[in-house]
Amino acid sequence: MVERASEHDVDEDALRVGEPGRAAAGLTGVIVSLHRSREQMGLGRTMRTLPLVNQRAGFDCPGCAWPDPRAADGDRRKPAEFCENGAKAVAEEATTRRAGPDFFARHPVAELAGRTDHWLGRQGRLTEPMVLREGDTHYRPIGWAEAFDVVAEHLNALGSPDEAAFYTSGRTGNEAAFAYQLMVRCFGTNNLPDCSNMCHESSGMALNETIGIGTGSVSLSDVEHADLVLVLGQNPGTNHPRMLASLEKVKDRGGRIVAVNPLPEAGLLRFKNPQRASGIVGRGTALADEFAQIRIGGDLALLRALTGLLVLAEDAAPGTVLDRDFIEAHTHGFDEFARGARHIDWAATERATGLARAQVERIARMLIESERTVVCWAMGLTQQRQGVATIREAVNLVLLRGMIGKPGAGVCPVRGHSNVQGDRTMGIYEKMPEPFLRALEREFGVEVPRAHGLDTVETLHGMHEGRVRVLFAMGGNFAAATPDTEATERALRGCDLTVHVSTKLNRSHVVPGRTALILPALGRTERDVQESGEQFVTVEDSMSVVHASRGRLRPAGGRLLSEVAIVARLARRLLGEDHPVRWEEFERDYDTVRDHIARVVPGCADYNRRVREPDGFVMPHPPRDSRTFPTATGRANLTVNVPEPIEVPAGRLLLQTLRSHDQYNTTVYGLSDRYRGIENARRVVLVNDDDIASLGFTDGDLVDLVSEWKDPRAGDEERRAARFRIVSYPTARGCAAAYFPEANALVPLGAVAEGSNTPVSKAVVIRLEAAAGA
Ligand SMILES: Nc1nc2c(c(=O)[nH]1)N[C@H]1C(S)=C(S)[C@@H](COP(=O)(O)OP(=O)(O)OC[C@H]3O[C@@H](n4cnc5c(=O)[nH]c(N)nc54)[C@H](O)[C@@H]3O)O[C@H]1N2
Ligand SMILES: Nc1nc2c(c(=O)[nH]1)N[C@H]1C(S)=C(S)[C@@H](COP(=O)(O)OP(=O)(O)OC[C@H]3O[C@@H](n4cnc5c(=O)[nH]c(N)nc54)[C@H](O)[C@@H]3O)O[C@H]1N2
Ligand code: SF4
Ligand SMILES: [Mo]
Repeated sequence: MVERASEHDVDEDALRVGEPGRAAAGLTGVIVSLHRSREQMGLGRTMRTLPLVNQRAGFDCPGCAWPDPRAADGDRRKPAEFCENGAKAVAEEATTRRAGPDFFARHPVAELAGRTDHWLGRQGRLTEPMVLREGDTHYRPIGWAEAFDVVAEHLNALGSPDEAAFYTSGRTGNEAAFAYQLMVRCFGTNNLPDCSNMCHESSGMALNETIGIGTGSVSLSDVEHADLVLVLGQNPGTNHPRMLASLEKVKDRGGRIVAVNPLPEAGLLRFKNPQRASGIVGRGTALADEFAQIRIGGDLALLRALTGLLVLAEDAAPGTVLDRDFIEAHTHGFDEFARGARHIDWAATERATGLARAQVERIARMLIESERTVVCWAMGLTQQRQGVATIREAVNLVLLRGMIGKPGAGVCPVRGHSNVQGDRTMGIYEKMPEPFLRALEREFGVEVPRAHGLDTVETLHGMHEGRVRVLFAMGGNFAAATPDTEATERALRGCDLTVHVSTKLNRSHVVPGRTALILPALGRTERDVQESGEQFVTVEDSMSVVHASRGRLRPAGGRLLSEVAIVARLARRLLGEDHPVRWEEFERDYDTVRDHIARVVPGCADYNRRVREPDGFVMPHPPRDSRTFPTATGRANLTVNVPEPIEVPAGRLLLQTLRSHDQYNTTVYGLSDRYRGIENARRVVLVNDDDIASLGFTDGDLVDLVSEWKDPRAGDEERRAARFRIVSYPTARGCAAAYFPEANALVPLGAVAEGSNTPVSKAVVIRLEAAAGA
């Protein structure tokens, strides 16, 4: 299995750059999903597994958080209710490959640390708890009880519970998440950073401030019945592929789509639905009616111009554009908002967006003509310095025309991980509100801390400053997902203990603390049998639908524990057998956990019964359900948001870090990015042809990417990611793109979104330098 030392480098003989795709999915997608599944788990297991994905008797797709069709909306589920990337996510977990004790005996940690993420992920499922003891070269097997002893001893030896941080990634089901946050709070800290901090935190902040609840307001049916859908900063063809089927329905019904993106993503342009003959042999369905190729970070300026144009159009023809009744009855701050909105600085708007005024005016016209508008967005908006302000402005757009709390309209932050929204509902949040904490105390007769905990970025600062000494991670890949890779790896190596509850090997395991543990967990696809019998878990999708997920496959190994069992056993060891919470009951029967959820978590009354309904149930959402807005003003807040230009010095580019078509976050499935026409390479940087020329380079040159950052405290800083191939690509002028996580080394820890503290992964000022020896 030993690969060449240069496995990080682009293999020039293999690198293929073709034309960027003009359509997503189609037959190739079907073939790829079957091929990958067979390769990972063989034909028999593939045929048994895929028909269970997203079916009522099966398991929730471990891919993204896009919802499933519901009977309540008159929709039936098809026999194949998954997409190419869902199939890959399933195959990744259901693989028959194993990374057991013999694997760790063969590979010293120092060697593993030199491997790529792609290589690490291909070694198969983890099967046994492993420990890396201080000073040792290899991970060695350890019993579960002894592993919990190691964790508890370290935690109990800390000067304060706040010296530990408990990370969560959004795969964890609701039962485990609820038990986990309870354990952490009983231990005595609110240090519950999660992947949301790096993902949709800006959405949660902006929505809470403006409409009083941090989640989206639409159902799947709303999206499909909209007459206008805006898709901002999102690449659904790759990251939420079944969203294309919904966008296709919009088009079938005569609706329109506006896509705003620096890249002409194939999935925004055309969809070849593999479930329709026309998608297999025909040309498929054209999607975006208007493609606005925006400059990175220009969305606030665009949205600000659009809200301005709406107000001006209303001034010109009163009573025809804005929803006056809605504004009057339900919003706060209109007069102040409108005063500012009327002034549009077109020169600044064109500079920030790179868009022609005529196109912005065309989009405004489409908004005015629409009776049902849905605004969707993802990381292109949230991972920006002004991400929160940008999303607030998107909310203004929606409020001005009363596009919330009615069918076919609303706000739709498209979530990432399959249960990231559920984990938040269950209390995985460093700043959980007081009523939730009080309810926990009442329910369990315990005391929990009130001081806000650390988010992901603050956890890293804490590690750097020696204030955080233990990292416990429920899933995820903290080392690779966070910014500033080099500094982050130093921070992790400086910890006394790092613990990862994981399904697969990843970078975080090989940049260990002085002592490190890997605790292997059952995945979503696997049968989970406890003392009371077979268990199921519950999850919440991006549209607040909570439902059951039943693993059906034989577990990857006899020694795996479920996440619920891991938490329950650790809690007993950590908090003592006389603790008021009956942890052993949690493990014995997940209904017990759900009974507590029903009494503690708002909107979850009668949880055990309602999650057993065939399609589960929908969480309450006051703006959607009754146009009530639980904000400080008791109304939806129109806000004033002022775009601030991103300073890009001459000769520099604005770099975004994004996902290829063949990865799930830090898990790299393969080296191809089919829709963008790139094969067999990940260390590539996509740059506009004109920029390549003006910077004095040629397509195919080997360069270092150097990130330039002025830290308010530390002064000028530079970060370098070496040896990337320039690929000429039709991105917006002045912009560049490279893949996450290879490019995370360039994202400064200090560059965060105002208000949400989300790393600015989508706007890094870089220069290109010819690579040494190139
Ligand atoms: N197959 C697969 N599915 C996934 C994931 C995965 O890795 N693989 N990850 C999951 C997770 S956790 C998440 S959060 C989601 C992420 O889903 P996305 O947000 O779609 O993911 P990214 O690849 O980060 O793509 C961001 C998009 O925003 C655009 N963009 C970048 N900067 C700007 C900007 O300034 N303005 C605008 N308007 N657009 C911009 C990029 O060109 C790109 O199209 O996907 C989820 N689903
Ligand atoms: N530069 C840059 N950085 C980014 C982003 C970006 O766009 N650009 N995106 C950010 C975003 S949106 C996110 S959400 C984060 C993602 O960050 P994370 O959630 O931390 O990372 P993942 O890669 O999803 O974690 C993958 C690991 O999770 C484990 N795993 C998988 N399934 C399970 C399970 O069922 N149980 C358990 N216990 N473990 C499991 C496996 O061991 C696998 O290796 O990254 C962020 N980082
Ligand atoms: S759209 Fe997302 S949830 Fe649905 S099958 Fe594809 S990856 Fe899975
Ligand atoms: Mo995410």
